[in-house]
Parts: sequence; structure tokens; C-alpha cells
Amino acid sequence: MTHPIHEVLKRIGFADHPAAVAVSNTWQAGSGEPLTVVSPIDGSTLVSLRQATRSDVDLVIETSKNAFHQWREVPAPRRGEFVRLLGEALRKHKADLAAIVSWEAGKITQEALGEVQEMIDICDFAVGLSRQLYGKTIASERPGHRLMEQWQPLGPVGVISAFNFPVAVWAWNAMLAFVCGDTVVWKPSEKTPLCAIACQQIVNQVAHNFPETPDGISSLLIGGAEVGQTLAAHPDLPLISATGSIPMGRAVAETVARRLGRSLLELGGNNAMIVTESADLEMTVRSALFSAVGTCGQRCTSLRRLIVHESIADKLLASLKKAYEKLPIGNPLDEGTLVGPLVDQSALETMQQALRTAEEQGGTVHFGNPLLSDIPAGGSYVHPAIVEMPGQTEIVMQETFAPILYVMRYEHLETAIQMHNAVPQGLSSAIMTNDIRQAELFLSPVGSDCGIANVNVGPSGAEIGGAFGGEKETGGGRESGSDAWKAYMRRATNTINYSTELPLAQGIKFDL
Ligand code: UN1
Repeated sequence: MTHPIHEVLKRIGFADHPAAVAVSNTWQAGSGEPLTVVSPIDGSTLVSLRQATRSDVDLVIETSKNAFHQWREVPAPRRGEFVRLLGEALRKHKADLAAIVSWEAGKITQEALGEVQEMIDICDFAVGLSRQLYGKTIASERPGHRLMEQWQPLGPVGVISAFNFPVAVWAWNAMLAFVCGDTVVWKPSEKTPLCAIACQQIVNQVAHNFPETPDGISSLLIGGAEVGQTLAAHPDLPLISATGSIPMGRAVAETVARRLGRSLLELGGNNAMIVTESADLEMTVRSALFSAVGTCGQRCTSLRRLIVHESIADKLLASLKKAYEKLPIGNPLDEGTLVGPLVDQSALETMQQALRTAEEQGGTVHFGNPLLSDIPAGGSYVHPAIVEMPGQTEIVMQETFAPILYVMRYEHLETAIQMHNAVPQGLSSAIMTNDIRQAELFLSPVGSDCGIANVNVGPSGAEIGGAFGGEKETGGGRESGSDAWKAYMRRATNTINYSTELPLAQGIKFDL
């Protein structure tokens, strides 16, 4: 082990062995195919692992199920205390965990730290929630009766996560699941197993010192799509929460639906920003820039379409191009870098192909070229692209997971909203305007059709307090804040008769 990432892993307490499967503190190598993980920063080899197989999955789920039977009996505020301690441990390891995120996912340090902060924030949220898993009391139509709702723990939850948020999305799911009384089986992206190993290690340390946590409260399975499909098909996982591409989500949803399980899907976006004639242009450039080139365009909330009023389009484009010209692109670990690498060479090729297709469909491409100098050798670095399009052609309707910003013009706001909603995805959206009527129209039933709709804030970088997710091909799931916790619990409706009579509902008489 020579790579600097291993020093960081050691500080988190991870022992030097090629584990791909973990049930709480029991780590073991998988018995499946080897997996070599390379850094997007410079192509250096980070680790070699053997992936989990079907029998590894069965063993892990069996242990997780047994752990659930114990964990569900621990009072929710005590489960919250466990999550509070996890939050403390994450604060302690924030910089180290962020460094692993940078090495494995290629994020700039600021965004990697932000991702770990997002984990800490969801811990805080979940701690509060652990005393607020409220059910309703409902008026009964029968005398001497009481109706109420209780929220009960659901079972072991399968979490499938993507490379672009390799730690935060797991935390959104796991922290809620833990306070809800569930256990978690996690299959991270095979591009970012060390991020997952570090998180599992942190959970283990906290669990080790917490008397009520059963062995198997948190498990990890490193492997590819096959492992994900095995989780999706498994009857002992009542909920599968999956984040990633639309084809992945479709495959998972079909498998889960076949066994009538529950799936929570957070899939692709094709997020747009409408810029009206009254918008603050300086603010528009800043928020569009962060949303479009942040994480090198690899967030599912990344800004992909800019729909601009024709009267200000030239001015806005000129300012945007000026900002793009100055972008510091390069090693994400260097201070001052704003744009790091794409995750791999295949992402770079997909981006270049999309730019060629956009050109064929009438687009004018600015920037977008691969970078060959002043970058670490072995990484896939690009200059983010701005593409002026005559309209929303086929390529604009697709999500290309790379920094491409398509710019279209509009004359009437109604047309802009129509264009906005014309794509198959429905995750996040924004309007930049100083006109209250335009803002309210965008947020109204005839406005944005997305799960997230913002005013004078770009589509990416959501806070954890709100429910996160979207409609249409984005999959319909909601994770993180608000009442998203309800997906991780079983609702029980209870009727209690405290009288000596037995009146039936709906006034039915049924006496001998
Ligand atoms: C994702 O891209 O999968 O809103 C999650 C954001 C982040 C989370 C994105 N808080 O951009």
C-alpha cells in the first residue's frame, strides 16, 4: 500500500486488508471477481478488491435481518443518540473523509467537505426526528372507540448509491433508517468502494462503544450491478433505495415491483433555469456557474439547460463565456481549483460525442475540449461547455453526465415553462426573476413540474432539510428531510374499543 489515500484510511482506523464485505466489525474479502479502483485525479490505482457474490449477499442480509429484530426494540430516542454519536465521529473525521471523496470521486476539496457536512447535517436532523416520529390520533365514528396511527420500524433497508455523492446519499438513507429502527445493507458504486469502507469503519467504531447496537446494524457489499439486482430481488429487504441512472432505476424498480416490495428511486435529472428579462444578471451568472460546472457537471441536480429571455440572452451569454474562460480547472486537491476531472475516460468520450451530436442538431459549441496540459496526467479533464441551441433537440432532452450547458432563447414565459417541462426527467429547476408574478407562476400548478423548484437559487446544492427527489423518469422518490422518513417505516392504523359494546363501522348490523 503506497498510495497516499491509505494513510488517510489508516487514520480512520481501517486495517490494511482487501475487504469487500462487512457485517458490522466483521470484514472479509468477497469471493467474486476482482475489482481494481483507480482515482479520477490521475488514474493511480487506489485498491484491488474481490467483489461480493450471491452467497455473500445472502449471509449479509440474514445477519441484517437478525440485527433488525433487536434494533427495532431499542427506543427511538436511544437510536437517535447512536446517530448523534455518528455525527460527532463524522465531525472528527471530516477532513479525512473528504480527502477520500476527492481521491475516489474527483471532487474539489470544498465540495468534498460540503458533502461530509451534508452527512453531519442529516445526522442532526435525524437526532431531532428520533423524538418526533409522530402518528396521528383520528376521530372514530364509533362510540367508545379510538383510532390512531403508529409508525413502526420496517426492516433491513437496501441502499444502492452512485459515485457522484459517494458518502452523503448513503447518510441520507442510513441515518433516517437507523432512527426509524431499521438496519442497512449498502451497495455503493463500484467506482467508490473506499468511501464506503471508510463510512462503514466509522459506523463500526461508534457501534462498538454503544451498548444497544446489534451486530449487523450496518453492512457493506462491494460489487457491480449483479449485487444490486440480488438486493432488489431479495424478499427480506422491504425497501430498496436506489440512486443512479434511469436504466439502473428501471431495472431495480421492475425487480422490486415483481415481489411487491417498496422502492425509493432518485434517478437522473435534466435541470433547467429560466432567466426572465427582470433577472439580476450578476447573480444569474454566479448561480448558473456553480450549478453547471460544480462537481464537473456530475450532480444529478447539475444545471443542464438555460432558457433565457431573448432580450437579455446576448448579454448573459457574453458574461457566462467570460466566466467560463477564467475557470480554474485541474487537480481537485489544489486550493483554488473549481473544476476537477470527469470520473473516467468513458465519461469524457460520452461528453465529446454529445457535443458532436449537438453540433449536428444545429448547436454552436463554446469550449468543451479535453485538456491535455496543466493537469495531472492520467485523469480525464475537460473545459466545461456552453452550447447555443436553436431549440430543444433530441440531445438536449437527454441527461449527459458531464458539464454541458445548453442555452435556448424564449419570447413568452408560458413557452419557456412548456420547454422547461418538455423533458422526460423532473428533478430540479429554477427561475431567476425579480417579478413576483413570474416567480409565483413558476411555482404554481402550471409551472415547474419538478420535485424541486427554486426562485433566484440554482437547481443544485439543495439543503438536507427539504425532501429531495423528483418526478417522471427521476423516479418519484423523496429522501433526506421533511417527512421523507415515512418511507423507512411501516404505518399501522389501530382501532381500540374501550367500550363494552361492539358497534360495527358504517353502521352495519351483524347480530345473530
Ligand atoms: C445527487 O446529485 O445525487 O442538491 C445528490 C445537491 C446535493 C445532492 C445531490 N445536495 O446538489
